[in-house]
Amino acid sequence: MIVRTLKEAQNSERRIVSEGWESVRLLLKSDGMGFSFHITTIHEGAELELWYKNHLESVYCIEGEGEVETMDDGVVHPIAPGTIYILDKHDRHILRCRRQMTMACVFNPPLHGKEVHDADGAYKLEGEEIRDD
Ligand code: 9YT
Repeated sequence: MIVRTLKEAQNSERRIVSEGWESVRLLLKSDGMGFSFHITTIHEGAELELWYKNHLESVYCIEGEGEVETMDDGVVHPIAPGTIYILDKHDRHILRCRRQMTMACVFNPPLHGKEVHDADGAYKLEGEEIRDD
């Protein structure tokens, strides 16, 4: 069994800070579980255009307020505590934060740990072929 705390992970290399968000990656590929698990903070006013071409992601809102728009159809879904959105189709989307949000995020395949978004809003796969559709 592996046991970690958010507090200890926040003070380690597991905390990744980027523009408009930061993420504490509590569980990574190296743990061998087949998915990664992160506690992500989205800062108030952030607008993130994302497209996880290489990953599936589920995002559960613990606190805060915002919305997610699927770019293919322009549908906007409000995000509040208790809401999960599940990017089962590698959906291109825009995440907007009205009040600082805390999210629990799961990625499959798991992240290695240092990923930040590329120009498309994707994370690359290390050592694997990159989808480009
Ligand atoms: C919700 C989302 O995708 N935010 C970007 C950060 C990501 N959750 C991560 O790397 O932990």
